[in-house]
Amino acid sequence: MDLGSGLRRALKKLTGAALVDERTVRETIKEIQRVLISGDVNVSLVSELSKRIEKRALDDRALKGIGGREHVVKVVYEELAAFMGEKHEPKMQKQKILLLGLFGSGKTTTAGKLARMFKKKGLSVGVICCDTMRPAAYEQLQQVAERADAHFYGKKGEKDAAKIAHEALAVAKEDVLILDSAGRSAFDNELNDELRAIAKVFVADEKLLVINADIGQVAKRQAEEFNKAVGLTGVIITKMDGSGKGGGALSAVAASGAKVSYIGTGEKQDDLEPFDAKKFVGRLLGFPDLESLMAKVKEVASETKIDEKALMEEKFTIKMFYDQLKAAKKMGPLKGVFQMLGAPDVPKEMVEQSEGKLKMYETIINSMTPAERNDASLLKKNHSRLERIAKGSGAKPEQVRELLTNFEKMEKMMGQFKKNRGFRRQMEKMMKGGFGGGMPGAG
Ligand SMILES: Nc1nc2c(ncn2[C@@H]2O[C@H](COP(=O)(O)OP(=O)(O)OP(=O)(O)O)[C@@H](O)[C@H]2O)c(=O)[nH]1
Ligand SMILES: [Mg+2]
Repeated sequence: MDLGSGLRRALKKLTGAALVDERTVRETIKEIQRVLISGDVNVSLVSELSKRIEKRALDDRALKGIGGREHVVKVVYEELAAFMGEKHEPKMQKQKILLLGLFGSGKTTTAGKLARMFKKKGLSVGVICCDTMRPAAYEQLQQVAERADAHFYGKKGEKDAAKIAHEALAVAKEDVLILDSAGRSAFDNELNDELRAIAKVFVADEKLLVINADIGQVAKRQAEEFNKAVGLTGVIITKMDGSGKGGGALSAVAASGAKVSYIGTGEKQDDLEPFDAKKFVGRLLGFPDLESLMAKVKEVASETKIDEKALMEEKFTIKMFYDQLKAAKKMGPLKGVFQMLGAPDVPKEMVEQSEGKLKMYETIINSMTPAERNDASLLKKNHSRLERIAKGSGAKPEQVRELLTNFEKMEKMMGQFKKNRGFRRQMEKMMKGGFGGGMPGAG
C-alpha cells in the first residue's frame, strides 16, 4: 500500500464517520500512524506528529462547533505538510550548483533534469563532470547534457576532481553551472576529502545532496553526514515515483534540519519538481490544495445527511428507503446514528448492504411504476406485480421480496421515529454538530 492510498483511507475514517468525536479522531490518528510507519517513517517522529495532531484536533471548541469535521481534516493536512517539509522556490538566476550523493542515487540524471529546468527558463547552462570514479561517467553526463541542450565540461582521464572543477570554472560562461560529483557505496573519508576539495574550488551557491527515496529514514543520517562535510543547502529525493518510502525519506530530511529542495518523479528530464510540502500532501490525499479538500469534506458531509424533510413526511416510500440506504452506505454504520437518537437499531443486514446488493435494489426499484415507488402497499401480497418487477429487473422474486421485507422493517422504524417528540430537535443538533453545518433546511 502506498502512502497516498493509505492516507486517503485514514482520512476516510473522518469524512465517512457519522459523527466526528474524540474516538473518531483517535482512530484516524492510529490509522495514520500505521500508514506512516509502514512507509518507513521513524517511529518517534510518528509519535510526535500524532501528539501534535491530537492536541490540535481535539481542541474542544473547534471540534464541537459547526464544522468539527473540517477542523480535524484541516489539522491533519497542515500537520502532515509541516511534517514533510517546506516549500522550495528555485531562484532563476546565475548560480553554481554542486550535486553530491552515494552511488546510484540519481546525481547524473538529476544534473540533466536541473539543466533542462533552467534552460526552459531561458538561462544558459553548463554541466561539469567531476565524477572520476564511475566508468564512462564522462560519456554519460555528456549525453545527458546534449539532451538538455547544456554545455558540457570535463576532462577525460583526469583523476583530480577539484582540478577539473577549477579548469571548467576558468572557461565557463554559462549562467548556471551544475557539477556532477562521484558517489561511493557509503560515506567515507575519501569521499569527505574529495567533496571538501571540490567545494573549496567551486564555491557553490547550492550544495544539494541527492538521495534515493528508497533509503527511507536512513536519509536523516545521510543528510547529517554530507552536511557536516560540505554544508548542504538542500536535498533532492529521487525515485519518488517507485518507492513506498518517500514519506520516510521526506520526514527524515525535515527532521535532520535540512531542506528538501526537489523531488525526482521519473527517469525523464522533465520528471523533477521543486518540492512543496503542502502541494505534495494535498496530492497524496487526492486534492490539489486545502480549499478543494475542504470543499470535498463539505460535499461528502452534505451528501451523507439524512433527508430530514423526507423523514418527517407522512408516508415512507420505497424511493426514500433507497435514498436512505445509499446515505447509510456513505456514512458508514448508520446504527450509531439511530442509537444516538434514542431509536431502535436498524437491522444490521440493512446497514451492511454490499455495493452489489444496492445496485440490484436500484435495478428492482427502477422496474417499479412511479405509483408503486410512492405507495408500497400496492405491492403487498400482490403476486403479479412482484413477478412483473422481477422479470423486468432480471432479479429473482425472492430478491424483490427481500427488498420489500427490508423496506417494511425500515418503515416500521420510521413510524416509531416520528412518534419520538425529541427527534426533530436531536436531529437538528446532530446535523449541525456532526456534519459540519452544510445542511440546508435544518433550521
Ligand atoms: N524512476 C526513477 N528513476 C530515476 C530517478 N532518478 C534517477 N533514476 C534512475 O536511477 C539510476 C541511477 O541514476 P544516476 O543518475 O546514474 O545515479 P548517480 O547518482 O549518478 O549514480 P553514480 O554516478 O553511479 O554514483 C538510473 O537508472 C536513473 O534512470 C527518478 O526520479 N525516478
Ligand atoms: Mg553519476
